[in-house]
Amino acid sequence: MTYILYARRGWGSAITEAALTLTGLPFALSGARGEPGKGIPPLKEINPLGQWPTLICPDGAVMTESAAILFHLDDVAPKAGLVPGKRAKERRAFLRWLQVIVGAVYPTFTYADYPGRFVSSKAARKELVENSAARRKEIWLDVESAIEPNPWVLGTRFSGLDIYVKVMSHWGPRRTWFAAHCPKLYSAAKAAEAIPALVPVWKRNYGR
Ligand SMILES: N[C@@H](CCC(=O)N[C@@H](CS)C(=O)NCC(=O)O)C(=O)O
Repeated sequence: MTYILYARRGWGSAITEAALTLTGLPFALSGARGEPGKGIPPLKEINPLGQWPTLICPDGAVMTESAAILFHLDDVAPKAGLVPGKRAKERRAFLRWLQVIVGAVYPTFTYADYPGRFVSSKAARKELVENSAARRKEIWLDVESAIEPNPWVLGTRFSGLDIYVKVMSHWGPRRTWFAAHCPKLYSAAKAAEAIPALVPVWKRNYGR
């Protein structure tokens, strides 16, 4: 039995695809919306939020939420180094930045990608998109000013944060902005990009 990851190229499933790859656990990708003909249910049936990543575990349990999945994968395959252990000095910074990314940065995409879910008028939608994008930049700049990658977000220790930063550097405000305004985050993204085992994952999701 393998894990089945609902995947959409370049989207949040890329975070989990990269993490799974580093664990060495067997997994298969399922088309974005599930493949009922192959016994894989439509995404919405198992995740009412209809979001990627969504993961079916080998025992049939469904997991959603990229950070929860990251912790689960670390439970099963700690050698992949996705999460600093309970006694690691980097643990607190890891928890902090992970929560900032999933709790503060990620929702800006939820609002900006689907403004019509939250407000109805054209003007309000435009404002929500613009303000979400501006807020996202502010948050990234705050993170940038607090970290000292060497080459990883947590310094000399790789973690799942590097995967998030690599994937999210492809999303708005995109890579040229990161390179110009957040060179430290950008360097961590580039380090994650160069992990040999992940090169095929990045190629599949981002074409390079
Ligand atoms: N909190 C979730 C956010 C996942 C998320 O927003 N995924 C986006 C793709 S990057 C999505 O599926 N959006 C579709 C939607 O919200 O309808 C996580 O960390 O996994």
